[in-house]
Amino acid sequence: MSHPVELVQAVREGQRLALARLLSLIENEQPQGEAALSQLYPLTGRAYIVGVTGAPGTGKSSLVNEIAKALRAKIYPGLHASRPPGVAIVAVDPTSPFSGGAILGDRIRMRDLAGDAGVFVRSMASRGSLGGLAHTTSSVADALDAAGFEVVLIETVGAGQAEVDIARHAHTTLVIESPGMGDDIQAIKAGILEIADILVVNKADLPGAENAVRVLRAALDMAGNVGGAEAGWQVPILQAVATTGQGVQTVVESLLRHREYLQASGLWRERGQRRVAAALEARLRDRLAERWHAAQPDGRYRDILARIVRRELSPAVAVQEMLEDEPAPDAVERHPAERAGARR
Ligand SMILES: Nc1nc2c(ncn2[C@@H]2O[C@H](COP(=O)(O)OP(=O)(O)OP(=O)(O)O)[C@@H](O)[C@H]2O)c(=O)[nH]1
Ligand SMILES: [Mg+2]
Repeated sequence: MSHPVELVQAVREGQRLALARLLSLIENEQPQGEAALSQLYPLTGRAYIVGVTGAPGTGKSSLVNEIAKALRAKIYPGLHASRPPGVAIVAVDPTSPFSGGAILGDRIRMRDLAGDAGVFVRSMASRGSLGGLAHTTSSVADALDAAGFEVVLIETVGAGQAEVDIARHAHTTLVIESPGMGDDIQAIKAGILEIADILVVNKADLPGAENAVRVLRAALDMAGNVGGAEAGWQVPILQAVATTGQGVQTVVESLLRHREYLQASGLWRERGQRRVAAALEARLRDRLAERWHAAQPDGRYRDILARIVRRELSPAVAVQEMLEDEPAPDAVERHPAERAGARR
């Protein structure tokens, strides 16, 4: 089944094993994976992609499971195993000490979601660069989209900018907080409020939930309700208890309401475009850097880096120097307006 044509066919038919295999190929950046995904690409652009982010241990995985189950029941009531699947979960690097790592997390999920053929779960561990992770995640989402999933939930730990970026590739971004975390307005420092379309204070069974909501509300008001950015959408601040399912219906209703809002306002198209543009840009940048490295004599990069470290060279001048004996990247790297004047 490693031949792209067979793999593509099997994925289109909804075969889970084929899908899992395709996702592994994509994750490992294998050429067969890219070839298969390229063939599947015309089928993408239909799924509702939801980014779910928040600090470690806030209950993202627990809540995502509940959301998936509730969404599934809502959009495909009475779904049979033979019908196309409905909701996919992609968990990026679920390896914090809170969840016990990817394998344990997966096991818990499988037990939890067992018997529901309408929910597909995939964990991705981050090896290598986060930039690389961002674009393999985006390809994994594309594959699930092509395989016919109506909703793709992407869980990332909102610890750094790169993870925030992954969530940003979504139509809707759900930010999860928990009591005690909103108190010190950490969330605002991390810039996480700026990307939230919907805020959820999970673990609302613990003391301090009301206060977290209040702090978040004040922070949003202060920032002029910038979350979700666009006029016409008030970022809701919801409370939930993932362990009992309390409040999950409201979260799901908010998600579906946000999807409707995006579609009615034209933002659906805009965000879809932003997602494609970001993926294209990231890939182009990676390939150009790769090509540059491959063309260099051994040690040149290291030498340049050492000179920068010794402050003999600034990064700006270094890059200029690096691209000088490389006509191809030079032509692409520059702005078109500059290029016209600089053509050799
Ligand atoms: N009391 C309470 N505990 C919860 C709730 N939701 C999740 N938990 C617990 O919080 C812990 C972390 O939950 P996870 O769902 O793994 O959190 P996470 O944000 O996915 O964690 P990472 O992926 O490791 O960042 C687990 O022990 C959960 O059982 C809740 O609503 N209330
Ligand atoms: Mg998790």
